[in-house]
Amino acid sequence: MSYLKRVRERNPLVHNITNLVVANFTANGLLTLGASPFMAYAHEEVEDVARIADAVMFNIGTLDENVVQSILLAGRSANANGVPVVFDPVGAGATPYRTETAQTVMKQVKVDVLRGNMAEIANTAGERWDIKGVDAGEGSGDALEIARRAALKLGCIVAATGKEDIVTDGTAVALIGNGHPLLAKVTGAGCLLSSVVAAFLAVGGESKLDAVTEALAFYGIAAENAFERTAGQGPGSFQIEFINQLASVSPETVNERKIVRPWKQS
Ligand code: ATP
Ligand code: TZP
Ligand code: MG
Ligand code: MG
Repeated sequence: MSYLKRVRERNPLVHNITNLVVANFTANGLLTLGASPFMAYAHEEVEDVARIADAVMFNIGTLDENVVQSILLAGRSANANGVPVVFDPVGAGATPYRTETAQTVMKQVKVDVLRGNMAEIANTAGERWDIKGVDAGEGSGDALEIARRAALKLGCIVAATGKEDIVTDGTAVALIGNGHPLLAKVTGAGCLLSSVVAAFLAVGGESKLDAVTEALAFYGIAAENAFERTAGQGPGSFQIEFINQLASVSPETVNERKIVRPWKQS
């Protein structure tokens, strides 16, 4: 079964409480993918929006107390109504406020998927990993073990992204090799990915782990195609073509080109 095909058939409504930097890029990426983005923050309506959504995505990139309260209200409503939740703890570890907020969200909301760079995942789980603002720094630990421990401790699927992505529920692990380094030169590439993961979770299916793995492979393949078609033109052209590719990469292409390794404990 292709989760991508289902997304395009069902056009899921994705409620995003995201940051000021990436809202437009996120909305365009979800639209071209075939989902229906909805950005809504007001305390007066977030519970209603989360209830009618097919999935929600929370992101603390430009957090303040209003945003935090919006996330907690929407999160409780999503949980009460069986709506899947993705959380992107942008910058966790960069300041105590971000780290504490990420940990509060994880305590008060039942999160299905925690998606971030390795530093954000580690710091949300109470471990150390260098972070430079919102970008992952050089960490020295065992990324795979930290991701697995985080999933077990926080009780969710962890998607820790970077050169190679790690998706784990603490027991099963998939490593995804698709992608392109230019994604790191597009602000919001990680944030949009979290919303794309939400769209893949929104369409149901047998396995959330498979849905997340397919979302990451699809996203990486779109980036590979975008680079091929704009080679030599730079990150600006890459960014535009990447949005085009979210509309045109097919389920068949994902099947043929995905680089997914299941990891087994030796
Ligand atoms: P950061 O702020 O550290 O850039 P992020 O939240 O933007 O983190 P990334 O980890 O950059 O998120 O992941 C976004 C996408 O970019 C993922 O699909 C990931 O696989 C891809 N990606 C990031 N770095 C590389 C790389 N060096 N090579 C290939 N793909 C990459
Ligand atoms: N500052 C606060 S949020 C943000 C910046 C630059 C965007 C981060 O986007 P991403 O997807 O994590 O690279
Ligand atoms: Mg980034
Ligand atoms: Mg990020």
